[in-house]
Amino acid sequence: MRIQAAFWTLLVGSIGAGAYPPPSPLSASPSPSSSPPAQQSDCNIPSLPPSDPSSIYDTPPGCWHSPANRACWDNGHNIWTDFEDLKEVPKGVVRKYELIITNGEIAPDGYTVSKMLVNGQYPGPKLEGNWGDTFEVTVKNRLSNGNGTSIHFHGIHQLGTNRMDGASGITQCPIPVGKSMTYKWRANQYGTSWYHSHFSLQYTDGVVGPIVIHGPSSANYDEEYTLMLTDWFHTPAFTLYYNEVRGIPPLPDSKLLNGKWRFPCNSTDPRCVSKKGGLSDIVFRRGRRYRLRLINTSTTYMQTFWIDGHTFWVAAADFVPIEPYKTDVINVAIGQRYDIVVEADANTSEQTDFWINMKACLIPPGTSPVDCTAEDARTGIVRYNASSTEDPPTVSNCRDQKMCRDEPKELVRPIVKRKVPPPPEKMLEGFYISSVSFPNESTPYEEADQYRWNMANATFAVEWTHPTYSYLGLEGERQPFPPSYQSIYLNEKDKWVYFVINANYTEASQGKRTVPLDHPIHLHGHDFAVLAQVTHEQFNKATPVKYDLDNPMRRDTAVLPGGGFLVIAFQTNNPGAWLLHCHLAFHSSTGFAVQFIERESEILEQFSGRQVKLYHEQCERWRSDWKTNPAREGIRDSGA
Ligand SMILES: *[C@@H]1O[C@H](CO)[C@@H](O)[C@H](O)[C@H]1NC(C)=O
Ligand SMILES: *[C@@H]1O[C@H](CO)[C@@H](O)[C@H](O)[C@H]1NC(C)=O
Ligand SMILES: *[C@@H]1O[C@H](CO)[C@@H](O)[C@H](O)[C@H]1NC(C)=O
Ligand SMILES: *[C@@H]1O[C@H](CO)[C@@H](O)[C@H](O)[C@H]1NC(C)=O
Ligand SMILES: *[C@@H]1O[C@H](CO)[C@@H](O)[C@H](O)[C@H]1NC(C)=O
Ligand SMILES: *[C@@H]1O[C@H](CO)[C@@H](O)[C@H](O)[C@H]1NC(C)=O
Ligand SMILES: *[C@@H]1O[C@H](CO)[C@@H](O)[C@H](O)[C@H]1NC(C)=O
Ligand SMILES: *[C@@H]1O[C@H](CO)[C@@H](O)[C@H](O)[C@H]1NC(C)=O
Ligand SMILES: [Cu+2]
Repeated sequence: MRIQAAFWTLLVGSIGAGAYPPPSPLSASPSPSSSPPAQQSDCNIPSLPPSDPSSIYDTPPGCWHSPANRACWDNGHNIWTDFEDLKEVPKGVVRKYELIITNGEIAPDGYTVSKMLVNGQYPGPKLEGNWGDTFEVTVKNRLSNGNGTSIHFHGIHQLGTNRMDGASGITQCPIPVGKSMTYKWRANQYGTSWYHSHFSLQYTDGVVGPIVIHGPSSANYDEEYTLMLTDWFHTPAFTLYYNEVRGIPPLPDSKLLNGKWRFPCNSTDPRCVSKKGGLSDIVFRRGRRYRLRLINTSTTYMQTFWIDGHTFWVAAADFVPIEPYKTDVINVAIGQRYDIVVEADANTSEQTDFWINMKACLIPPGTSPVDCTAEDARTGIVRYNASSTEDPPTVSNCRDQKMCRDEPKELVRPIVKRKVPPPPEKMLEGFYISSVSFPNESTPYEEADQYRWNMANATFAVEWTHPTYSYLGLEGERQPFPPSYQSIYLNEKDKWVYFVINANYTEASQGKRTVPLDHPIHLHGHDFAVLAQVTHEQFNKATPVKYDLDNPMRRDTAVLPGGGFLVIAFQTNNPGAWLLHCHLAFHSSTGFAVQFIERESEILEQFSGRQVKLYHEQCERWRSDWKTNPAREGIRDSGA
């Protein structure tokens, strides 16, 4: 077991098995391999019945985190703590990481491709720490292709640290080649996420890695693994971008589970090196419970995930712990995360190896539900026999008919409860998503030879040489934003704001089309509440919508159903410039985004004099490099 886990770590580089304890109050070591804390006090929580890891109990103060008491953390902090209030969050330690971005050739599925790597690997190293810790991540750009870079920590609230959000053209100029930047932020949340480049399409080309922040859990478990699910392209994303622009959405060639798969390539192709491909496997011991941290880092596809012969509890959606619910199959949209707890209780009388399945679903309404016996779904293996190397036999018990949609929001109930006041009759803003002729809508859609996406009134695009902060006056006078910055002002403090995002609307222009595709909508700086998520109807002020206001699903990424609409709400409790965008990478790079300017007067106050200087120096350097960058010419993307 131990040997297997170590082998796995070597092989995959992004997985952790075993409990990761909170630092004991006496331990100064920030090392992720710090030894377990002394279990300080007896916990008076009744022990859980073995069959039900979902029951959690009221936690007395002084209770410590342990496999039987995952709802606890340390003296005074537990799963009921409101982590959106920094004062409530444990103190934590500082954890330092260095991420070096380079070009490189890899063959994770047995097919050699040119990618951009983090510390020479794909996926990049795991950023790991505890709830309340401060992460200090130094990013060095050592790329040889002239690309800038920036790193976004997906789902991290960045309370009071908007400038660490890593959005190129919004909160910073890109990090120029040869330069570095240090991101520093506090983990007020806990759970599972990922970091990725926010410089054009760079994350699709490899610049991603997992983030694991240990904290309480709403379901008990013994050990854990991190599973990164992704689709995978063999052509550089910067090339595929042109297909998207020409109206031919790029489709992935392959997929990876923790950076591995067996792509069936043609051995006469010199790039085909099948022996470098393989399947990721994880080892289960009967009777134990495993927390699997599922992260969907896809570019194009939503993924349906299941494990043959197993059911599981869903314990967190994105960074939000939820009342656990039981299922045997789950859909994970791009950018979403689910923490699930799997009971290792499969019937092993006939087989000891079981397929981990991952099946892409792209969701034009009417697409048939997932076929659970699909051979191409087999992506990895759960083994009860660590020395087995066999492929499992063909069995599948996932519930057929799983539709390719977000998980039903009724099932996703946050532990820290919030009531949302009903939206005012006049919604603050409605967004009408459309695919539009480029360069302008006066060309009829059918006759256009280029297309972009609109989320609000325009196709989103920022200039890397002139980020949002520069317009806000960080480098001189406050200037009005160009229309393509799609800036929406939210100036009132701690107010609930509401947005309707329409996928389907009455076409108003010959150069616009609704395209019935699902879009994973991601907001920076906040978890939003999902008040409505409607699949087959148009939003219409005259028709009442039933809003979910009593502790609705809260998260940072939710699917906008292709033929319908999404109503979201959040509180203006975090001053900053925050993107709202589609996480389908080709959509955001063709303009599917807006930005909120939240409490403008407080944004630049977050900078110290030295930080202003660093921002300015990085921008000056970027501007001067950019003058001679060949990527200036040709078809440009949104930048974010
Ligand atoms: C980034 O690098 C890719 C090649 O990997 C290139 O095609 C693209 O033009 C570069 N973009 C920028 C903005 O430098
Ligand atoms: C593999 O590639 C070769 C050369 O391009 C081609 O002749 C052959 O038909 C291919 N084989 C398969 C199975 O596609
Ligand atoms: C990941 O997200 C993409 C896009 O939403 C989706 O197609 C894919 O099925 C998701 N993967 C999983 C394992 O849910
Ligand atoms: C396990 O599977 C075998 C063979 O299918 C069956 O005979 C047995 O009853 C099963 N055991 C349980 C506990 O379901
Ligand atoms: C485990 O797998 C190994 C290698 O396939 C095999 O020799 C051994 O018998 C298996 N053990 C059990 C208990 O099935
Ligand atoms: C639309 O774009 C075409 C081609 O660039 C240009 O000739 C025309 O003036 C534009 N129309 C408007 C209304 O901007
Ligand atoms: C879109 O246009 C409407 C009407 O001109 C305006 O009220 C709204 O603020 C604009 N939205 C954005 C994001 O620019
Ligand atoms: C959009 O909504 C209308 C009803 O308002 C409906 O007839 C139409 O089928 C919808 N389109 C899509 C693509 O769902
Ligand atoms: Cu999209």
